[in-house]
Amino acid sequence: MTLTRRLALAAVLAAPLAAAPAMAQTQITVQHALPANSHTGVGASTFGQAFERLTNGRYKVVIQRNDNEREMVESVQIGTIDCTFTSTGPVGNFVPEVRLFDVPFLFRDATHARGVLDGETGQQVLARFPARGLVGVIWIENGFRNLTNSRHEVRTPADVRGLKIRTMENQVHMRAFTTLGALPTPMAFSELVPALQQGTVDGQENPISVIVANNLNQVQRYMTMTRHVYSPQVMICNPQTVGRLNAADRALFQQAAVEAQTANRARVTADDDAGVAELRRRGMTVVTEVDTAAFQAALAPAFAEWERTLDAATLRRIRDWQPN
Ligand code: EAX
Repeated sequence: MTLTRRLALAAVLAAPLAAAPAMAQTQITVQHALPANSHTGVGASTFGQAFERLTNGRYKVVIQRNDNEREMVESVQIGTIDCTFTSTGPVGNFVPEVRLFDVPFLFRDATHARGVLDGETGQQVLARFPARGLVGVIWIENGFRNLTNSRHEVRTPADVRGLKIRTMENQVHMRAFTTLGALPTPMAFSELVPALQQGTVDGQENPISVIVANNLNQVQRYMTMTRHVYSPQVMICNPQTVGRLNAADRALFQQAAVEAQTANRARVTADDDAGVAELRRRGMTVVTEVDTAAFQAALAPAFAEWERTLDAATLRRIRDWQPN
């Protein structure tokens, strides 16, 4: 074969390769529980867009909804999905140290909560995830939870007595409501609206962001700004998914997660600011005067128990946290 012929043949053989896409896309599946137009939906889509952009499209992020948070964490653990954005509701059942952050009235405000979660204590708890077959990527949030119900206005702990309240599948939250004299009924978020519609429970508690995004005003008449507990969310991924990323892509992954966190928190702040007026506009009776000190006092036996069963030194460190 002459050199010319050999070159021509080489060109023909190379042609199909040149026409093929430069590189196959790797797909990352992310599930979360709320509508696309919510603080969590915005967080997830921001992550997806950022990671696709930062990797020049080498990765494709597929966002799906699944309103059973325990199921999502299990799916991440087995690897049928790559990541979830979930509240800490069920997460303490997988990584017990997370329960520290589920204690009522622990965080004074969003600055306190975000500061602790982004700081040493939050990072130490994320470092506990790998021992449970999970990677805790970053803390995002749901916001401060408020109590809603269909029976009457709640202002004091006495008003909560006897109410059947749906809680998350979270033993710290359940203990709090038992201590207040309510009847906590744990269930997945997917079961919440039917349970409220059928009257299986009288009430529930969630941040304004969740109440607004899911139109819970359609099934609940009263909301009280109890802000009884801060509700973190966390981005959790499968260890193999993260392990497959090379160091450079791992850094981009984290950068995308930080963008998601920023978008998510900004949306929670905006929802909180506009939420009371919005829910009143939708017909809810919103009680803003709450005897917070009375709620805290009523929880004293539960606080004493958590001092024993959770890490008391870390709880103190969280309470003592101050902004720089
Ligand atoms: O994470 O289950 C709950 O009440 C959660 O706050 C909700 O699904 C969003």
